[in-house]
Amino acid sequence: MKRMKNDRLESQIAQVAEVAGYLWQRGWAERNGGNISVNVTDLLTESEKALPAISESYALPKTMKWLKGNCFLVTGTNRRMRYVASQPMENMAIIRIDNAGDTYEIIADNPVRPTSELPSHLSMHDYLKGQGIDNKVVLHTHPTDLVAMTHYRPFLQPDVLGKLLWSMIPETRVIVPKGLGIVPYELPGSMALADATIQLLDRYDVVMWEKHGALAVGSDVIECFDMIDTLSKSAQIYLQARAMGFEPEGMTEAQSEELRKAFHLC
Ligand code: 2HA
Ligand code: ZN
Repeated sequence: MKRMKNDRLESQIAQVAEVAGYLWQRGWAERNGGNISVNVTDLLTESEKALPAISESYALPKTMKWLKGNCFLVTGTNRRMRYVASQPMENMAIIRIDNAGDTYEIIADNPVRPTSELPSHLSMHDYLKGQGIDNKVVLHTHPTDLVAMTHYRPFLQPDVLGKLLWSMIPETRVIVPKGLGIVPYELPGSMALADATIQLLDRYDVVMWEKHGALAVGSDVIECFDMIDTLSKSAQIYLQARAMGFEPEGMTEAQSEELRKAFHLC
C-alpha cells in the first residue's frame, strides 16, 4: 500500500487475498467471476478516511443511508480472483461513500473501478447496518456443484436444498445454522437481484442465486468462505452418491434435531 500505512488494514487485505486464492483453486472463479467487499471504516485512521480522492466521484443508484462516510475494500470490475490473490491492491480498491450516501470515490491505492456488483453489495451492507447488524463482508462466488443444484426446480422451493445439504454431514448444520436461501434468477448486477437477496438476509447468512452463484454475508471473510465451502462439501457428497447410482439416505430429522439441540443452534 502506497497511500495507507496501516497494519490492521494490511492484515484484512491479506485475508481477502487468501480467500481469493481459495476461490480460484476451488474452480469457483473463472475469469472475473465473483466479487468481495469489506467494510474497512473501523480499520482506518481519521486521516486515512479523509485522504483526497484519486478518482472522480461516481453516482450510486440509490442513497446508502447507513453508509455515509464509510469506506470499503472492493474487488475491481473485470479483475480476476487469481490476481486478487497474487497482487491484491492492483486488483482491488478502497472507496469512500460521501456524506450524503449518494456517490463514491476511490481513495486508495490505484484507480481500480469496483465490481459490477457494487450497487448490490452496498445495498446489502446498507440494509444489514440499518438492521443494527455489525456485518462487514459480502462475498459472491460461482461454486460449480451448488450452482448445478439450482438447475433442478424441486430444489428451488424454500428450504428444500438447504435441508438436503444439512442432511449430508453433521458439520453443515453447525457451520451454516440458518440454512440456505434461494433467490430466483435475476440479471447479474441488477438492483432486482440485490433487492431479492436483501429480502432473505433476515433469515439466512448464505443464499444461492439461481443458475448463477452463492452469496454469503458475515463479519469475517474467512468465515464467509467457510460457509460456502461447507455447503459445497455437502453438495459433493450428494453428487458422488448419485454418481455411484443411489439416492443418499441423509441424516434423519431426529438426528438433525439432536444436533441442533446439542450445539445450541438456531
Ligand atoms: O464479477 O460474478 O455476478 C462477476 C460476477 C457477476
Ligand atoms: Zn457472479
